[in-house]
Order: sequence, then structure tokens, then C-alpha cells
Amino acid sequence: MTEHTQPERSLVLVKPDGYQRGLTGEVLRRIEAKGYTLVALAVTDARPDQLADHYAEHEGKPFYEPLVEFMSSGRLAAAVIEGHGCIPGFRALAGATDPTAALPGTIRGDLGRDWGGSVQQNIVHGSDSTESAAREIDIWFPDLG
Ligand code: DAT
Ligand code: MG
Repeated sequence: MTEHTQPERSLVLVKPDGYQRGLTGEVLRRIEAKGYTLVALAVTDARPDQLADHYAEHEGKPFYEPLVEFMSSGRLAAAVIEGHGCIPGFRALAGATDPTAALPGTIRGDLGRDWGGSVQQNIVHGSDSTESAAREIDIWFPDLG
């Protein structure tokens, strides 16, 4: 079959809650089972400047400070995934932002819950547009072409 469009890339994070709970493999398994390709993978402690860039759109919101604190609370796993439609496709795998509302069958719905904190701990991040993906891939994998 001839491919008519270029595959796109998305930036996925397994957040500190997911990493700490040993769910990195399960998240990556779902990505690969869906058919997307892993093109970069890293386990890292997020630097403050990376989090400031990554979550710039949320600066000033009530959950911003707890969000940055949460994302700094332990190691996370970062991945670049590739495949046609993988930006909305991974968002569908992830499910709704609120893990209580996220549907069973999704990562957040199957594996996440409300822990009573001031920020939602919802296991994964996925880019929400081609522009966000390009920006976020550059934040976490500056050496990736
Ligand atoms: P998403 O991660 O689904 O793209 P987002 O970009 O709107 O969601 O928010 C970034 C993260 O901030 C989200 O994963 C969890 C947290 N968050 C968002 N809205 C929140 C809220 N109203 N209360 C607490 N945490 C929230
Ligand atoms: Mg978002």
C-alpha cells in the first residue's frame, strides 16, 4: 500500500506517578500494540526549565504550581512516538484528563484514579497538536533531528 502522507510524531511522558508505580512498560506496551513506533526513549529527572517550557500554556492557572511540583517529584519516562495520526491517537489511548472520568479501556481510565491532591496525577502526557508536538519534542529530545 502506498503511503500518501508523512507519519507524524508525538511526545509522550510517563509522569512521575506512572513511573513510580512501574507503569512505564504498560504504557509503552499499549503504544506498540496500537501500532505506533518508538523513535526515542529516556528516563530522566525533569529540569525546572524543561517544565516551565513544557507547561507554559498553564502558567497562572490554580493547578500550575502543584503541577510543576508533581512533575519534579521523581523520575519520568519520555518518548517520541511515530505513526499516522499518532497525536490524536495517543490522546485517545490516554483518555480524559480527569482519571475519575476517563473511560475504562484508556490508560487513565484503567490505571489512574483521584488521589485527593490539588493536581490531577494522570500517568501520562501526550502532545495535543502538531505544533505542540514539535515544540515538546525539542524540549525533551533537543538532539533528535
Ligand atoms: P492534558 O494532560 O489532558 O492535556 P491539560 O493540558 O489541560 O491536560 O493539563 C495539564 C495537566 O494539568 C493535566 O494532565 C493534569 C493537570 N490539570 C489540568 N486541569 C486540572 C485541574 N482542573 N485540576 C487539577 N489538575 C489539572
Ligand atoms: Mg495538555
